[in-house]
Amino acid sequence: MAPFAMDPDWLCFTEHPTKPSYELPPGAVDAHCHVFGPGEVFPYAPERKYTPCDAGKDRLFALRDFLGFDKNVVVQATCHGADNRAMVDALRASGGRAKGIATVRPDVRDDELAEMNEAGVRGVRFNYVRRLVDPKPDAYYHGIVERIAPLGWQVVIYFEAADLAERFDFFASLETTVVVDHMGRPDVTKPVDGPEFGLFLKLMEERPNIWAKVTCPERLTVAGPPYDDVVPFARRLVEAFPDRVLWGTDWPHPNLKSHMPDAGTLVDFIPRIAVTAELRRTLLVDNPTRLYWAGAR
Ligand code: 0GY
Repeated sequence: MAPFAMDPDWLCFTEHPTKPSYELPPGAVDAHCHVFGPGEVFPYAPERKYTPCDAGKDRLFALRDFLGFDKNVVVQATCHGADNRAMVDALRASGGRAKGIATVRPDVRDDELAEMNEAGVRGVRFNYVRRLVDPKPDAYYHGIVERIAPLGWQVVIYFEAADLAERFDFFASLETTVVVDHMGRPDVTKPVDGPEFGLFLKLMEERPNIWAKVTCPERLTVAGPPYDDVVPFARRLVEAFPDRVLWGTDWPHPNLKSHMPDAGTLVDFIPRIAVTAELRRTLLVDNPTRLYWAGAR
């Protein structure tokens, strides 16, 4: 028997996604995805808030090839805590076609950082979503920034729109490249021109080192597929900051309980938010390649 049982209210990823109608450009990067276990090989962290379905690197690489992506950026998920072995194993197995974002604690050793760097890790993730991690003081995160700055790593931040005001100054103070997961999780029932999303746009305007992932329509939507209600938010960012946006599948879609997206539908979302071939190439190829494969900070 598998050592870990998936939470009963969880949905597992779709085994057989449909082929997207939109054909990705050569060199396209899925810049936000995860690996889960398998738990038998890479046990889930004792402090985790959920137990996922196993979704290992082989499944991820098969999806990459099926959808027509060239590369992946594998983001450490909270179910693995600060044990980055599953993610690093995926990077090592990818033949240079995957980079990673780790979770570390301030007491991470230099040799551990060096080893991750060598494997292709290019940043750390600070997760502020309360259902996923217990809150920590800013000093904790400052401690990590000090450790990773010499490597030129980026900081990926995950928070919900309602929490941005409280953390704005801290995020704006970061001097590394900063990448915001899922465009700061806007409440898409509020207007795209309203004050809440306006605060996120202000952060991007004021801080040229901050990037946004225009990801996760399936997580942000209220209307459901094909995610019409998320289009204006993502499109606004792509058009306002074409050189600082990234796109990813978010496979295997942790914590979705009402609907599991079809990866083909997600890829077909891209031309609706990046409406010219040039914007799509910048979003899918040029930006992630520059950020993760060319050593840019
Ligand atoms: C995501 C979103 C989620 C989960 C995690 O690290 C995680 O566990 O990222 C979520 O539940 O919103 O980025 O895939």
